[in-house]
Amino acid sequence: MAKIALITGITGQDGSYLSEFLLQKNYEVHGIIRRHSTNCKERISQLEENKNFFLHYGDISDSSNLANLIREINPDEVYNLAAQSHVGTSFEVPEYTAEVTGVGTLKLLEAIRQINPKIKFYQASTSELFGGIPETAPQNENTPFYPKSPYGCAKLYAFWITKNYRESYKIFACNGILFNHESPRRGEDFVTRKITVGIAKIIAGKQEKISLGNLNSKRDWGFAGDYVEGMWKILQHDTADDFVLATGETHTVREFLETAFNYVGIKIEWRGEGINEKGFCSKTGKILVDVNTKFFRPAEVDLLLGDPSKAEKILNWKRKISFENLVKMMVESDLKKFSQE
Ligand code: NAP
Ligand code: F7E
Repeated sequence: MAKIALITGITGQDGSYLSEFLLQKNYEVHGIIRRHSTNCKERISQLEENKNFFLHYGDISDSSNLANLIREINPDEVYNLAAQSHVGTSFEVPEYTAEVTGVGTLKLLEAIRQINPKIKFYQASTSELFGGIPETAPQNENTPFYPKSPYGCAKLYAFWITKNYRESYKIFACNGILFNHESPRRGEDFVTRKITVGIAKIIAGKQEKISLGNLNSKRDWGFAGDYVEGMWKILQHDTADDFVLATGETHTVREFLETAFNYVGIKIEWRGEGINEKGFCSKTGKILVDVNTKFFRPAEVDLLLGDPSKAEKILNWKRKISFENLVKMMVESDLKKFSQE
C-alpha cells in the first residue's frame, strides 16, 4: 500500500519540492490550497496531471476544514508547512502571523489527536527561534531560544505545542528546526531571490539597481531540495524527535550579493557607510546597489549558523549543494527566466 501524505503550504517553495520528493517515493500526495483570485499554483503546475497528486481547498486557520480533511484523507504523515513565513511582514501583520503560523499548528494537531493520533506530524520549525543571541552560535537542538520577530514568536508557540502533543498524547510529532533554505522557487521578497531576480533584470535592461536593507546580517543558506529530504527522514526515524537541518556555514547578505554579481562578470565596489553605502560596478561606475531603510526590521537577527551534527549522525542527512552552487543555480535560473519575458 502506498503511503499517504498531507501537506499544508503545498503551493510554497518547500511544499513543491516535498511533493516532488514524496511522489518519487510513490506516496499519494494531498495538499491544502487556499482560494486565490490569481494563480497560486505556479510551483506545482507540473504535478497536476500526476494521478497520485490531489489538491483540496482549505486554510490552516479553519479547524473544521482541517478536521474534515484529516478524516477524509486519513494520511500516514502530515507535513505542516503552511505559514505567514516572511519575517519582515510579520511586523506588519503580527496578529495574523500568530493565528496562522502559531495557532494554526495547534488546530492541525488537535484534529490529529481527535481523529487519528497514529498520524505522524512534521512541524516546519525555524532557526528564527534562536534569534537574538549571536554568542550561542553555532546553534543546535540545545541552544536556548530567543525569537526576535512576531514570526519567531509564533513559531516558538508552534514548536512547543508540537513537543507538548508528543509528550502528552504520544503523537509522533517532530520539529525540523531548519535554517534558511533557498532555490529558484524562493519567493521574490526573500533577500536571496530578490538579489538574483534583480541581477537578471539589470542584465535584461529592465531594472537599474537593487535596493536592500541590512547588508551585514549573516545567514546559514542551503538548498531547499536538500532540506525536504531531511523533513522526510525526520518522520522515518524510529522515535519522534527534533532536529536542526543546516549547512554549518554562514555568509553575509553582502557576500551573497557579491557572489551572485560575480557569476555575471560584475565586481561590486562599495563606497559610503550605513544608509549611504552604495555598490558600484567596478567597470562602468554605475550604482547597482543601494540601501533603503524601508527594508530594515524593527529588530534584526544578526547571525545564524547551524550545527546539523545530530541530523547527520542519527538521520544520515547532509546537505549536498554548496553555497556557491546554490547562488549559481539561482542566478542561472533567473537569467533564463528574465531573458525570455
Ligand atoms: P512559503 O514559500 O512562504 O510558503 C508558505 C505556504 O504556506 C504557501 O503555500 C502559502 O499558501 C501557505 N499558507 C500561508 N497562509 C496559509 C493559511 N492561512 N492556510 C493555509 N496555507 C497557508 O514558505 P517556504 O519557504 O516554503 O517554507 C515552508 C515552511 O517552512 C513555512 O512554515 C516556513 O515558515 C518554514 N521555514 C522556512 C524556512 C526557509 O528558509 N524557507 C526555514 C525554516 C522554516 P499561498 O500560496 O496560498 O500563500
Ligand atoms: O532575510 C536581510 C534581512 O527575508 C534574510 C524565512 O524563510 O528564513 C527566512 O527568514 C536577511 C535578514 O529571510 C533585505 O534583514 C537585507 O537579515 O531572506 P530573508 P529571513 O528573515 O532570514 C527563516 C529561517 C525562516 O524561517 C523564514 O520563514 O536579509 N535583508 N535586505 C533583507 N531581507 C529581505 N527580505 N529583503 C531585503 O531587501
